[in-house]
Amino acid sequence: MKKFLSLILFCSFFQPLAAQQVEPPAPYGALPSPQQVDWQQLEYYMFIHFGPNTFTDVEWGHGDEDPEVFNPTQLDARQWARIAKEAGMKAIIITAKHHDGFCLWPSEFSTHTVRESPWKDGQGDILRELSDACKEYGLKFGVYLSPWDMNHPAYGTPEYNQIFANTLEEVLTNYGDVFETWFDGANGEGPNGKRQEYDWDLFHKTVYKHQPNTIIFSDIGPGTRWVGNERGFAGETNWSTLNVQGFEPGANAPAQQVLNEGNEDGEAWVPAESDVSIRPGWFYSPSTDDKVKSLNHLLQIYYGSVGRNSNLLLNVPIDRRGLIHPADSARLMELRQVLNASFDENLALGKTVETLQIRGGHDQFGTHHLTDGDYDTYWATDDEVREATLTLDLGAEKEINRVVLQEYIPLGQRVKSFSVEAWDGKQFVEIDKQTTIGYKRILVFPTLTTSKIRVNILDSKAAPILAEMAVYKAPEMLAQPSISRDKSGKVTINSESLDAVITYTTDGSEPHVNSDYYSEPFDFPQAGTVKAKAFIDRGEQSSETVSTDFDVAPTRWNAVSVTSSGMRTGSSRAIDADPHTYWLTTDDQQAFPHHLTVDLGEEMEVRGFFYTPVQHPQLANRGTIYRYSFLVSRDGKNWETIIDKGNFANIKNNPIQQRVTFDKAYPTRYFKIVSHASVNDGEIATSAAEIGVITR
Ligand code: FUL
Repeated sequence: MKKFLSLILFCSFFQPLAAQQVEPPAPYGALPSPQQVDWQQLEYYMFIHFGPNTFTDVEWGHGDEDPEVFNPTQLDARQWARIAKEAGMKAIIITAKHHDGFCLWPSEFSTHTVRESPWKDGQGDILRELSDACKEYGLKFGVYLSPWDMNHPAYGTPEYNQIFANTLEEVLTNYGDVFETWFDGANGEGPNGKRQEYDWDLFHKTVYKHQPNTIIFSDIGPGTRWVGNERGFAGETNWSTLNVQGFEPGANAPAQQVLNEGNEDGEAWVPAESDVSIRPGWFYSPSTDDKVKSLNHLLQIYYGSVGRNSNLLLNVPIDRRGLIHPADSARLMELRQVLNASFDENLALGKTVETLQIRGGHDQFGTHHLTDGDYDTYWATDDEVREATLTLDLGAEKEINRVVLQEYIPLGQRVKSFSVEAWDGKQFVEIDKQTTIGYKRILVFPTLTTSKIRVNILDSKAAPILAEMAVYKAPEMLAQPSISRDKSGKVTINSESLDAVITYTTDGSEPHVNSDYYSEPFDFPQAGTVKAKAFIDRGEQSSETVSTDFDVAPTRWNAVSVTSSGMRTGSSRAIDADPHTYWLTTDDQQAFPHHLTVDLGEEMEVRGFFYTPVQHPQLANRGTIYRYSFLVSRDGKNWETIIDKGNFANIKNNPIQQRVTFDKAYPTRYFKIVSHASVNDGEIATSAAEIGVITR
């Protein structure tokens, strides 16, 4: 009886609210399919590049490689899946067929497959092993298939499209669910020198017939789009909508910047996927065992992709044994550890958020949904609202350095701009201001202590709808700063760490935590020393001091005369303060001596000069000066020879910057460097990455 009574009471108490039922917001613009919503929540997964290229040390095979080269000795797809799982990845996409046409399964539509290789005496099937391993480890399985095929004899003929469709059918019917089908847009020449007109309609129909839930990747989707670069960074503004009409994957794709940022109000929902390799190349090479991206670099990529409304497809190449190399797996585990430590404790979970804007004033759309840790519930406003303020009370002072915001994408992407502020005890202070949010936006900022965070939606395409608002304190990462200066004399200090606070000095003193704080490039065209240091944990930990000596910046310098084969424009690269660009004489007809004359733009006291040879190994020291003369002038007419036919010692074997100081200072407006011989016997050429004067 008691139970019955309380049930009546309970019902009558809630009756008024039920009567006031408020309609959920109507969707806005292009919308994701339910499959795209699920896909977006995978966030981070593994790409695997593996094939003959692994054994031949090239990035693009030609399709004529002998299948004999493909012979992994310890192949273990379970190791790949285990590592992906432990790395916190949700899926694996493998290059089932790359541009060389080699199939990692025994396709009946090709004669260039694992069946023709010595691996497992031609009895193996890598897609079988990997799809089984993915099932065992609870990972989704996806395939990369290149329509471009440099091996298939039919490539470049109308028949090939059906052959490729049959190949797709084979892959998409034999290995269970395929969560993503990855089409490379590249379209080059096949074995008979012809290109193929791809029948994308046929390919898509075939894919959806057998895998209706798969997400198709290409430059323009339809499931997910290329992010426009292979560096792993989405645009700071990143719409999941894209204009696709009139475009095609490959050469006719939208501009790379459009792919990077999407189109506001784009016709179709085609969210970005950032693909990037953990090493310099996509395929394994022993030469990159020591070039696995650093932990800080991978964190930058994570925040630049997942943190900017994009999924992250991180490539981990399989080595020649058929395993993930320990250098890669160790780095993946380090990354996992830092991400766990960063995002394990949401300091906003269950905390209250105040706002004046709640749809119909109804609990169903209340702010408690922002901090309930459930993506499927959301806060929403009345239809006409475009701006709103959400004030999160952390309940006590907390150290924080990450804010995560998520829009409820099943109803479309809406927010155009927003800012975040923190309470400093007296007032709210802005910590960041950005444009889009989308499925997930992570803001990274230096650690601060606060009890309240305010999110201001400043503009929105329709009434804003947010699913989650979270706050974290990630461990701070330390990295050494690097200092560079451009031709105009602007100094930039970079750090791979997103957390480090950098201070610097220009008077030669040691930087400490209270020295000038570096926030943007600054002018320093004069001679002097810039020192920088990175600090984390409120100055408790610091990097080593990095110090760079600069002489006068070549701000006003001009190449006024150059040896006839030397090209004036090319020679300006020798005085552009960028050692990566260089000047190289263009023909070998002009006999030595070669010269370059530079106008310094003003008279200065010159005490020496430096010469930086070209650093590109593939140029093999071409034109590197061995025997030189150096002259100065005040008027460009009367010259004084300071060094006549000197040699740069050991420059051939060790082509580092050469510094030559004089016995006294010379008033100089113009200098001339003359080359009488290159380091390579018999070669008639002159080159320079940088040439400049020493005044200090
Ligand atoms: C590119 C290909 O050409 C590369 O080899 C690599 O597979 C990359 C993921 O896509 O378009």
